[in-house]
Amino acid sequence: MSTERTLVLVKPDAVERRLTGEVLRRVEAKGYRLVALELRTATADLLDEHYAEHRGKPFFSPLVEFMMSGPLVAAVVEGERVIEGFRSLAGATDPTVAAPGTVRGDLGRDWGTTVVQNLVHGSDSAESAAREIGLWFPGL
Ligand code: RTP
Ligand code: MG
Repeated sequence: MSTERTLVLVKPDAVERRLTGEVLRRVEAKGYRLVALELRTATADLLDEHYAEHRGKPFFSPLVEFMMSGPLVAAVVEGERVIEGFRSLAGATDPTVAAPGTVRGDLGRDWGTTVVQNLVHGSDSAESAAREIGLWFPGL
């Protein structure tokens, strides 16, 4: 058994496009379990920590602005190998090349914006998941 938890964000573009239910449906249909779920508008401080690995990159400021542009849905999702599994459900970062069948491949669009708007976030490792869950859901 390797039951894990991961942080999933349904980003503001997905909430705006009314795709929250579609994303969560795919998560649940895969057999994963929701452990925490909240609609909220992120602060710059939280996003600065969340995206610390991208500080200094050209897309960092537009990324934080985009993530603050409207409400998002933050969730903790649990299941066997869910960290890798959700990344697989999400698809490649760039929606244009993300495989059909994935969230980004089926539903993501290239809007020609500086920052890639790609509907969802999922933690990329056990270390990232622990760090991000602690940031978004302290005390969980
Ligand atoms: P995420 O962290 O959101 O799950 O996505 P990811 O691992 O697939 O992508 P990552 O490299 O961690 O980048 C974080 C987010 O920044 C935006 N981005 N824009 N304009 C660009 O070149 C660019 N690169 C990344 C995307 O929203 C990406 O998900
Ligand atoms: Mg990432």
